[in-house]
Amino acid sequence: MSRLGNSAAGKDALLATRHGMLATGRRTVLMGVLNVTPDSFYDGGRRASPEQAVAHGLRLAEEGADIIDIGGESTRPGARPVSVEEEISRVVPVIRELRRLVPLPLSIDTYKAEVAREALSVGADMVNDISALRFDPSMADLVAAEKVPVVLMHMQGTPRTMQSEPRYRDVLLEVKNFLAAQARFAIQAGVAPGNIIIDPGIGFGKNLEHNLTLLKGVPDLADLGHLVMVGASRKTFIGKILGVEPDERLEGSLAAAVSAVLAGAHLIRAHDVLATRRALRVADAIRFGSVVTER
Ligand code: HH2
Repeated sequence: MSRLGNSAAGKDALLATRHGMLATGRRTVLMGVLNVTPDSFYDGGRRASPEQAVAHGLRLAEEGADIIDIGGESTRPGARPVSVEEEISRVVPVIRELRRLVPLPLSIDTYKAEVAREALSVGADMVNDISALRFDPSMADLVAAEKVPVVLMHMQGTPRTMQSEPRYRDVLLEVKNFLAAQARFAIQAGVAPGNIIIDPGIGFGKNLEHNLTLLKGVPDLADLGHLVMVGASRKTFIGKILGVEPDERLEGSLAAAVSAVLAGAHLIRAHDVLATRRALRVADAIRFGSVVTER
């Protein structure tokens, strides 16, 4: 049972955004990935123009995404770092246009406060920070002042270094302690506990065994009393298990998503919204004992 009782992540927990309330206690919230980048590990280059990106965002909405997560910088190991200006020029036109066309919450995937500020000013509803407020000292104050939900994700090292021999004594305990500490830090900065989403950061400074331990350990992370998000979609650990490239990791991604949900994850971040939504509807029917069709 969570230490915060039902206040943050319990049975009837609501994730409140500027564009709607997401009831996480009745169905899993599905965040669709929209990478406006030339070099993301799976879909890099496919939606690099604003027109392609907006068209894909509309498709994600049609396919059943609850949130669209828009990112302008790849975090795969070895990706080229992107300046604030370049990142803003990639994501802002897409967010502005999607805001006009789609009634769903939009999330900005960035660790840079200036990018987040611009994104929020043109209609983004929440911030997905893979550094859990560590890389930019202004980020905590920004999300507190804007009163928006924030994803705090665990990563060992930096995107450049994270996959060179990641080491833990007890990966689940260390990730849990880190997320608890960053959640406390966010609350001290003025973020409402109900606006905090924690994420173990599958593939971010983790080997195969670490990722599997964390996926199995979702109930432990949920014990912190915050909403839990898991992003396993098309990641390397699936390729290691199945011996296939990102293009052939759909079934493995669905297995990981369903397993995370049955272990207590509230939100799933995925590239393949139609297939994931279908898998989650079945998993949710088993988990919650009822079929929920509406958003
Ligand atoms: N994974 C990626 C990016 N952002 N954010 C959260 N909260 N959790 C994740 O697991 C996560 C994330 C990596 O996936 P993708 O965006 O497709 O790749 P890239 O970083 O190469 O753009």
